[in-house]
Amino acid sequence: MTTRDNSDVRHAIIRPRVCLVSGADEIRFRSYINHAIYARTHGLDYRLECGIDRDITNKFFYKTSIIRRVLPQYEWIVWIDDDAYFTDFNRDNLNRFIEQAELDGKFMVIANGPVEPNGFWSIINTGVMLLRNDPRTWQLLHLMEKSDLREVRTWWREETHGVFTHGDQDQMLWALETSGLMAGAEIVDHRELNSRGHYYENSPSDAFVMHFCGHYDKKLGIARFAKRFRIGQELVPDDLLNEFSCRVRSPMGSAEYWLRGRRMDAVGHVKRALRPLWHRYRNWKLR
Ligand SMILES: [Mn+2]
Repeated sequence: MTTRDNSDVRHAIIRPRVCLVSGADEIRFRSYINHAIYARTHGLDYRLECGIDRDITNKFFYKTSIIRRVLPQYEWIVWIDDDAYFTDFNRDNLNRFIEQAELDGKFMVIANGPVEPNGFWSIINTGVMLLRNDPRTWQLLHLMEKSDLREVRTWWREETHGVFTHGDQDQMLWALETSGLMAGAEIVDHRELNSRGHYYENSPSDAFVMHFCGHYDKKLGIARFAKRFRIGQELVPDDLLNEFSCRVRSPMGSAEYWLRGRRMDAVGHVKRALRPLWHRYRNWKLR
């Protein structure tokens, strides 16, 4: 069931208590069309925020800076990365998770990081998460910000915690696990909140959100996913694009698609070969 029919009315009368939020230090993709349409069909507010701020030392912290700025204005926010797209517009998962979390007294909902084609996995993935305007969320943000990535790296055990990503995700897991806050977090199946391309088999509705993490050329990855399921590059069904008066569509033409494909074959090969060296260097640097 969608709330498509009365969303305009609800916008006019009361400010939604939940806001879907995305952003970074640049606008890379047209995911904002996808996010805005999902929000408008499910009674959520939507904000695309510019994350620049003082003292940001790591690109992952544009996210926490945006969360800090937007969270006070709502009861809940749903963070979604700019490289994550809704693929099933009929699922009302965000409202459903919030309702359940309120019944259970939880302050956050996040998905597990499923096994990637390269074998990487993680207990949580911070690409999509529901955060309540609750003292526990502020405590979590505070712990993450004052944590030292080296200390987190020392604490980290790959066999129990999965891949170390050198960013907010590691700091968040560390903060949740070492503070007792994990008891207030609900970890849901990736298919219900934040999934990956190889878990889609027959249709875009095989999972709720497709997260293009780990793609060498994300724009190409998005265009390939669109082509695979015969939908536009916004990954939004045509009837919804029409309904929301979206005129600019599928910006990547066939020439660019082909060129990016060639480049990916060439560079991807070299990059795959060099990756183990790069990881060793980064770990060495952090010691
Ligand atoms: Mn991402």
